[in-house]
Amino acid sequence: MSVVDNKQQIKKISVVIPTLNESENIKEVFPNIPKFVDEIIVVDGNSMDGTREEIMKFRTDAKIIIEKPSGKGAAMRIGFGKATGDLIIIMDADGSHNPGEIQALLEPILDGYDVANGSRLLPGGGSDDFTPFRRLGNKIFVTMVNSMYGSNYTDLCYGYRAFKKEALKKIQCCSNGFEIETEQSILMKKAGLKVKEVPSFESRRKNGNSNLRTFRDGYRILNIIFREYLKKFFINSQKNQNEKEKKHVTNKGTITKSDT
Ligand SMILES: Nc1nc2c(ncn2[C@@H]2O[C@H](COP(=O)(O)OP(=O)(O)OP(=O)(O)O)[C@@H](O)[C@H]2O)c(=O)[nH]1
Ligand SMILES: [Mg+2]
Repeated sequence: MSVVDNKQQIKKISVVIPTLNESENIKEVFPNIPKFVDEIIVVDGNSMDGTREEIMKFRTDAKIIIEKPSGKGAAMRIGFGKATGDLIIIMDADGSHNPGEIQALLEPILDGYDVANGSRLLPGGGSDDFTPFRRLGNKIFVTMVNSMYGSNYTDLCYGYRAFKKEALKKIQCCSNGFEIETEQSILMKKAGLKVKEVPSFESRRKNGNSNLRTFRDGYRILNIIFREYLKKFFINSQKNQNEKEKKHVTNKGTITKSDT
């Protein structure tokens, strides 16, 4: 089965999945990945619980890269670098993301969008993993990003997304941890990519422990929001300065001309 876009071109689909000690959850995810997915790239943080063996039970064709557990963001970047698909999906391995939603995430891209972001906060989406604290944190970060960067996101700290390969090249992220989604969203806006949000339902992780540390990761997210804003501010003031200098030179040029 192959996927075609609105120009009737066949698109190769890759799914990238970071894993860190998720053996109990693999059976919830891998057997349910749709048949039209051509390539599965797993970036495993050297799991010690049999995660890789468990994956092989369900998908012998999965390409597994073993890395140091340097964070989800680092794993994601490695996976994106290895993926050979035209369209690339990123999803978690803990059963939070329903593989049945992959099709809905791909649809906007097949229609011409560059990126589709899953959103828990659109009608039709939701979460049973939102503690009041996480919900509040996400709301604060979304509001900050929207007002500082002029975006219209409803959700930010959520990592179920689909990208055109060329779009990924325009957003060169460097985050290693859970702040990666925030960095992506900001860079997408800065790069002028066409982004569509798609309702998504996030389940609580099926088994095992979270790798998220609320305060550490919240701090890293804030750091990214301000770091990228400062860059934008300096680039804009540099641009203004250059324009002023150009104007000055042009004016001088005109005077010289009329003098001769
Ligand atoms: N390769 C790799 N994968 C990681 C690392 N940290 C987390 N992951 C994976 O990234 C995905 C998201 O991590 P989670 O621990 O579920 O983080 P979360 O979804 O924010 O937290 P919960 O909602 O509590 O599950 C999961 O598939 C993890 O196995 C890492 O250092 N290396
Ligand atoms: Mg999770």
